[in-house]
Amino acid sequence: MCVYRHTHPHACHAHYGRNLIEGPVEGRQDMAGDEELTLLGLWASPFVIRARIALNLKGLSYGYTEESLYDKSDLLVRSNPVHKKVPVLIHNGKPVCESQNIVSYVDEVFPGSGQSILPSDPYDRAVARFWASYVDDKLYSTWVPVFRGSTSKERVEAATRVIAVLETFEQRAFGECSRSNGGRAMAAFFGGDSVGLVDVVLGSLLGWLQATEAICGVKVIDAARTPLVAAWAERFRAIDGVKEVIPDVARLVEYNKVRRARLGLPLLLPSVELLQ
Ligand SMILES: N[C@@H](CCC(=O)N[C@@H](CS)C(=O)NCC(=O)O)C(=O)O
Repeated sequence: MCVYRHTHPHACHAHYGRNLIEGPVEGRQDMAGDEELTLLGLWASPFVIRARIALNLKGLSYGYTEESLYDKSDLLVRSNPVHKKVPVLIHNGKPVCESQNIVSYVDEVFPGSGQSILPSDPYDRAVARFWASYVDDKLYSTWVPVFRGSTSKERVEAATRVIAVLETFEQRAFGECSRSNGGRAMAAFFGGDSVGLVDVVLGSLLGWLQATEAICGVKVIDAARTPLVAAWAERFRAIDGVKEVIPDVARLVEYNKVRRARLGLPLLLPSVELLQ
């Protein structure tokens, strides 16, 4: 287990507020101050990635401890005794579990730091939370067999279903989120002009969604099928505080191979011909 202090490269002298698109502004805003924040994580986990994106967007510095799924630390097991999963954010000794909960927590506890992630209007918040839940309930769960399917057919079929879920984002989520953000049909992000909850939650899966083609031969983020989602993905990936934590495709593909071997699953080669 490696332990190191993670501070976002700009965190000491910049924050990611309304100037997210123009770039960071000088002058450290209210950061965690005397607050002690430590994240227990795993670099490849989309759930950990979303917690890190939220902390980075809030301009908060935090300690980061890389966990191993095979040798969980006592701290992790004590901090998340129910699920024993990462991420866990430990704030002044108190654990906060579940990634979406962590995103909301840092936004609520550090309102003056960085940018707001959740909308202030209760209805807009409800809409954002609906789509954020949909990411985990529908998109992530549909994608899981791409990672651990035991046949190529299973993987390809899962990837194909993922495209259908992304089409729902294309057709409904952009419209609904932008309606709640003043009705502009083509806001840059689900959160409007700056990123919000749905961007953080969906965006944390981008690395794996992009690795899907190398894993099983199916391109799931495809400008021909979902042009709005594809363009959004490019914009989101480029943001400071995001680009540093979304892993490279090659590294994710390698991680998948190692995990499959550990799970006793066959190493399957990409097989697009199964779709034809
Ligand atoms: N619903 C949880 C999911 C977290 C999760 O599944 N974490 C995985 C890593 S991707 C984990 O820690 N797995 C450990 C295990 O299953 O033993 C969240 O949103 O935080």
